[in-house]
Parts: sequence; C-alpha cells; structure tokens
Amino acid sequence: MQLLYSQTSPFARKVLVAAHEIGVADRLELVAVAVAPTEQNAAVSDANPLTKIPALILNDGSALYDSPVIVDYLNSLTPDHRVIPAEGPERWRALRLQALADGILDAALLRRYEQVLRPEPLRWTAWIEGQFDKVKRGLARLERESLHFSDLPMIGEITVGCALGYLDFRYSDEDWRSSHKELALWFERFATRPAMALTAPPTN
Ligand SMILES: N[C@@H](CCC(=O)N[C@@H](CS)C(=O)NCC(=O)O)C(=O)O
Repeated sequence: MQLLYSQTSPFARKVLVAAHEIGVADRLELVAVAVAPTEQNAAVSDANPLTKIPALILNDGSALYDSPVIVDYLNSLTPDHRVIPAEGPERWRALRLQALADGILDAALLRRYEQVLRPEPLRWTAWIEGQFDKVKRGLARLERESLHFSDLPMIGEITVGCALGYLDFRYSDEDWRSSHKELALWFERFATRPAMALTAPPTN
C-alpha cells in the first residue's frame, strides 16, 4: 500500500502513528507529496479528488482518504493492538476525541493558510482570530479531559498528540502549555512513544 503523505502534515502523521501502534507501518510505502489549496497536484487528485493528504492507495489501485477512514482501514488489518475500540462507550469516546482534535487541526490549518498563502492585503483578521478561537476552546476542553485519557493510545489520544505536535511545529510562539498544565504533562509523556518520535515533523 502506498501512503501519499508529507512530513509536515499532522493528518498524515496521525495515520503513521496509528500504523506504528497497530503494527502495520512496515506495510506502507511512503510517497512524499506537496499539497496546498492553491496548487495542482495530479498524482494526489487521481487518488483523492479533494487533493488532500493523507491518501492511501491500496494494492488493487483503489484509494482511501480522509485520515479517520484510513485509520479505520488499518485498524481492520490485524486483531492486535487496535486503536479504535470495536464497541461500547469507549468506541464513541475515542471517535469523539478524534473529531475534536481533527477539528482543532482543521482550524489551525485554515488559519495558517490564511496567514501564509493569502496575499497580505487580502488577509482577514476576523477569520484568523475566529479559527484560533476554535483552537483555544478545543484546548480548554482537552485540558479538562486529559485526566481521563487512556494509557493505551487509542485514535482519540493519537490525534490529540498529533494536534499538539502541530501547534508546537507551526505555532511555536503560542505558549499553550502554561494555561493547559495537565495536557502539557500528558503530552510530555505521550511524545516519548516510539511512534511519535519516529514521525515527528522536521525541526527547522
Ligand atoms: N479531513 C482530512 C484533512 C486533510 C487535510 O486537510 N490535509 C492537508 C494537509 S495537512 C491538505 O491536504 N491540504 C491541502 C488542501 O487543503 O488543499 C483528513 O483527516 O485527512
């Protein structure tokens, strides 16, 4: 299977972390690509008409996209080390936490596109602030929930870890740790997991 990804994409990182935790990372051939809403990329569009990554090209040539779908697929490949509980309250808790962290990432990414891609005279401050307000409210909720995070990494915790990693990567001037102390403590531990260390974004 080929994973269209980028080292800087937090959604691709989520898929990779999940693949490592599940134990199927060695079945993925990584294909690095570059995407942006303002750019064409025929190879990515062929796999995913939305031209977004990650996209997973299966051995029969068909493609899966949107990181929750790809993780669900990887999760189905082995009975061991599942990252999505099969049923019960844990399942809905894991999927909702994933949705919250995905939403934080969506907002952080939209803010970045506005700040980096849009020509400066056209940038919309209310949009930038509105997106970051979503990030802040999401972090406040995660701070409350982090005391109950599972020790075994499920897709919710994995996505939260990738979202916090993305904030450190792209918004290093935002000191989220000082006002989210429990979350910061949790992330300090979580970031040491081999799957997180192996998939960290570039440092420059
Ligand atoms: N909901 C998608 C979001 C994927 C996404 O936004 N990926 C970014 C890179 S981190 C992308 O491909 N952006 C290009 C674009 O928006 O055109 C998922 O979970 O996979």
